[in-house]
Amino acid sequence: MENEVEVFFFPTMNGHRVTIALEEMKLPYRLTCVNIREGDQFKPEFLAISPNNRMPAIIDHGHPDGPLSVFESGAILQYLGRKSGLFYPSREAERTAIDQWLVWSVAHLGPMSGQCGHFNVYAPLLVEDPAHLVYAKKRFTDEVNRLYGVLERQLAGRDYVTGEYSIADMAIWPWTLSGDRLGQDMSTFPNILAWRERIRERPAVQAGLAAGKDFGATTRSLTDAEKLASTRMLMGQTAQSVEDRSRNSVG
Ligand SMILES: N[C@@H](CCC(=O)N[C@@H](CS)C(=O)NCC(=O)O)C(=O)O
Repeated sequence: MENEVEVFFFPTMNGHRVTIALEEMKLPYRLTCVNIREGDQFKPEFLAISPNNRMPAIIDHGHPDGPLSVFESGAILQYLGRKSGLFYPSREAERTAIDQWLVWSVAHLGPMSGQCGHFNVYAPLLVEDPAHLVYAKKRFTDEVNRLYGVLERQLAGRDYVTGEYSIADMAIWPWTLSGDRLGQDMSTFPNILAWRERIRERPAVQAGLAAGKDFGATTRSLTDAEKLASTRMLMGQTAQSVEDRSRNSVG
């Protein structure tokens, strides 16, 4: 359909923010796989819409002025909220409250959880001496713990992060699913647990979470050596390596 939102997608927490929002807003969309395990994020046609070589990104083929692209999940959620008029009220006080928690999630919760996962899950595969990781593991595990404490306090007496369910909840929620894996004792965060379940029960959230779940299938069938090479490719990026990969993926 020519008025669809095309989502450049791989099934990750940041990707699910967008599919959940699209499902909640009932906007027509289609997924285009960006297999970040196989280097699709370096292709020139993807960099043209997402210069930071990260997914998710979208092209709204239904925009009245012609196709419009957006990268960064937070900017995408704001755009979809404005487009649909849903979950992102236009009253200044409400919108500002949502914006600050949205930015909190993209500036703190997502990146710190990502670093926590990096040092606990991936770095041990890549460094010769795991003893070098002790400080980094503690630093980011503690920081995720602090952030969960912030969210826990915010949810006291509220069903959703800013009162009504909004794009802020959609941005934060996927990242809280990995709490246990990131070394957090989730029983110490009862407000987060109750909120997490409240949101998980929403059919649109379940549909958003199921979107594109087969995209990782080719990666799951890689050998251990191939998986390690893919992890090295993901974790060892520099300006030059991105440039080289982009050039090599042409044609
Ligand atoms: N701040 C970005 C983060 C996006 C991001 O980190 N995406 C990851 C997957 S979750 C990615 O595309 N990684 C590809 C790579 O590292 O090359 C957002 O919120 O959209």
